[in-house]
Amino acid sequence: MSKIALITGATSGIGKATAEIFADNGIDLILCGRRKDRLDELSEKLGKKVKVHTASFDVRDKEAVFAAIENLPESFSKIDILINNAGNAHGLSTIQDGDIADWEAMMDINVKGLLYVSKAVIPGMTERKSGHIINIGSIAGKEVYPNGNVYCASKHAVDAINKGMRIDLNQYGIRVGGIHPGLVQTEFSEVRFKGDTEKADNVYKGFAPLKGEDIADIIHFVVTRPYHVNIADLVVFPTAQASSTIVNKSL
Ligand code: NDP
Ligand code: 8X3
Repeated sequence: MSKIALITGATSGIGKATAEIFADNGIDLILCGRRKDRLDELSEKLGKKVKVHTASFDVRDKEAVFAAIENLPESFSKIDILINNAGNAHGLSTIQDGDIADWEAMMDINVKGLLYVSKAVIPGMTERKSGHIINIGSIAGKEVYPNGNVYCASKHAVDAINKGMRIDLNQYGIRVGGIHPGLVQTEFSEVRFKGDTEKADNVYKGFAPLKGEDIADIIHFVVTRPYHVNIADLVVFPTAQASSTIVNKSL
């Protein structure tokens, strides 16, 4: 029987690429994100390969998260794989110049949103004593870089939540792993710089960044290991990158 994966942030970047590779490999999909038009478009495309259900909600909206997950159609209700991917950076500035609305967005989406979705999905997994959760962190959850302050804090929280989930869900045989990418060219920097595409493009100039597909490929690898193998924690850089701040612009 094919597996069912719920992917948050499936409308773009890493989440969308993950949906595509899962569909190519026969994994049924619950696609989530706020942009319903994109969910519909992706569902139309991937629905030709696997069963697809879409759920459009803002992960900050607790009630909407629980309503969407608790009211899944019967055929999608047993979630095997949860990809906690939705998230973004909002702004890049010193702590003294930081915008409180940006701070709130990052903590509410990257941390609290991930917790709401997990809280809604985990009971089914513990009841069935089976499941696999992948939390998308970041190198920003392993290191702190200049002006990254609150985004880094949100991803350090994801790193801690990932470890905590693994410990607490171990007794149920549920696999939990974190994947922590470096620079991936998606809509991430456009969101960070509030639609300034020139500034966003500059982040990836002069070297070969990762693509959403590179991380998706790794996520697919992780979820297709034999049951006794749990890839618990993985940092993935483009070859040009050695740390948050060291990028070799000749590669
Ligand atoms: P994108 O901006 O391309 O995608 C972000 C996704 O998150 C979109 O599908 C978006 O959907 C969803 N999302 C954002 N806010 C919300 C919200 N409030 N409610 C529901 N969904 C939301 O960026 P990436 O693909 O790069 O980012 C995916 C994850 O990878 C994030 O957690 C990011 O922090 C992490 N990451 C990214 C790196 C990079 O360099 N790109 C590196 C390391 C980690 P919609 O707007 O439709 O709601
Ligand atoms: C995204 C990578 O270096 O911009 O999490 O924080 S970085």
